[in-house]
Amino acid sequence: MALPKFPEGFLWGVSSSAYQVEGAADEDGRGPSTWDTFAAGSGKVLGGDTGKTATDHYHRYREDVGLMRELGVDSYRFSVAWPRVLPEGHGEVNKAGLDFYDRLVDELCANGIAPAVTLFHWDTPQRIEDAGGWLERDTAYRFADYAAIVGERLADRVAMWMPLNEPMVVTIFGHAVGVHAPGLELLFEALPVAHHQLLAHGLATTALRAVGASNIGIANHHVPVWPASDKPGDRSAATLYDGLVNELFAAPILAGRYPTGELAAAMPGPVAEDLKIISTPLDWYGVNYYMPSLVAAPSASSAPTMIDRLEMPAGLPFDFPVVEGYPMTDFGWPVVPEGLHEVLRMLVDRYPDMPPIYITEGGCSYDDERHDDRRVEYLDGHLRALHRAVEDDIDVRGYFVWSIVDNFEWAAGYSQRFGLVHVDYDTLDRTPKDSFYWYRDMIRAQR
Ligand code: GBH
Repeated sequence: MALPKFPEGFLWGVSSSAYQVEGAADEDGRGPSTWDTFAAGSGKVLGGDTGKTATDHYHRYREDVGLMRELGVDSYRFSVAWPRVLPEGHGEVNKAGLDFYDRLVDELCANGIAPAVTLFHWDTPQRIEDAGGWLERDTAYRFADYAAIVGERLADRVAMWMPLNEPMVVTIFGHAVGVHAPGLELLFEALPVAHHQLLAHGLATTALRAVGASNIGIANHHVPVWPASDKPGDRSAATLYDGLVNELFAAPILAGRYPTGELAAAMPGPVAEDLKIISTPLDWYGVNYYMPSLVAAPSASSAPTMIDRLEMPAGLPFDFPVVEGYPMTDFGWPVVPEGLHEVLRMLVDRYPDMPPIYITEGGCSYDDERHDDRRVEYLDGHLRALHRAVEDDIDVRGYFVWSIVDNFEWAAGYSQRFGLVHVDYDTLDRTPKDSFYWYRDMIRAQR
């Protein structure tokens, strides 16, 4: 059955990020990022994979834009690599790096595809990390300077801007539990990383506007949090987790406050003044939705807590039982389309000043090379759930599929494939999957 019609002008897109697709890690003056360091040296990326070559989007971007044109998408969301533009993280601009994004943006515009730019998708310049990284307040100011440099060059052609992608993942995965770069295990001592990213978001938003960029939002990770039972221990663990994933970043940005006094007290610097900068009104708000989380009190057993098949350090105040009763992707993630509706409902109920929403990521990992019916089913189900949100008067304006091509899936290396287009990692050949043609036909039918 064909999908119901979305409102006129609804935006159809695809997403990617620099470290996951570009490759060319040592070319044209790019500086190292924390992900180069982490992938090469931590032993924490499956198969020892790195983003050194990735999908070679840096050289094959014309081919990839050609695929997007065939797909008929309105927009391509990609990220600019901070260390490609500023190899030291600040100071001297690497002209060749900035030129690459200029060419990519031109190529997109020439093909009628609106560029949507993320400025930080987790690839912190290693030099910035060496100086303390996101634990240092100064990083927020460096980031704003970088935002202004990119904005100045591209603002005349970029349709949508996102300073940050999923600051929660950088805070928790990168700095609290250490399964992502830079690999720190600070547990709750990681909270300053949240505040400095939020400040970076606010400062960059202002800096972008100052150089003429407009239509600024964020791509934030949201999760329906389901308590594992009605027991008070499970309920309070779920409330704590919900505060961290769904509110820690949304409340400062959308309502100018930290969700709890305890969290506010854990933050460094002049927090009240910073919150004014952080809550600079946005033009839109981006939601990345993949799945719900079932949350329980920490288990009494000695088995380690696992997330995404990764072992968490001991001492976390919650546990994540498997969500049962739904199909699973090949990553082991439950397929719960209704969760998309649930998360949007939650957000608009909690934040009355919510600007228009875009789904900046949604997608699934399946290993099928060509005939990925399960991805088609995933997308069909999620778009139906999204349409129900539209019918409920939630102001959603677009959907970006994660991802255009298979790519480097962080700690899972190349083992998980999220693409509408298959990548052969030996030859780097691209082959559209059935879901690619399904998405193309769906977009045509919507017009
Ligand atoms: C996105 O992150 C990223 O933006 C993108 O780069 C990535 O390739 C894509 O998704 C696919 O993974 O802590 O309860 O959320 C998604 C964030 C964080 C989702 C870890 C799964 C595990 C369970 N991911 N999360 S929970």
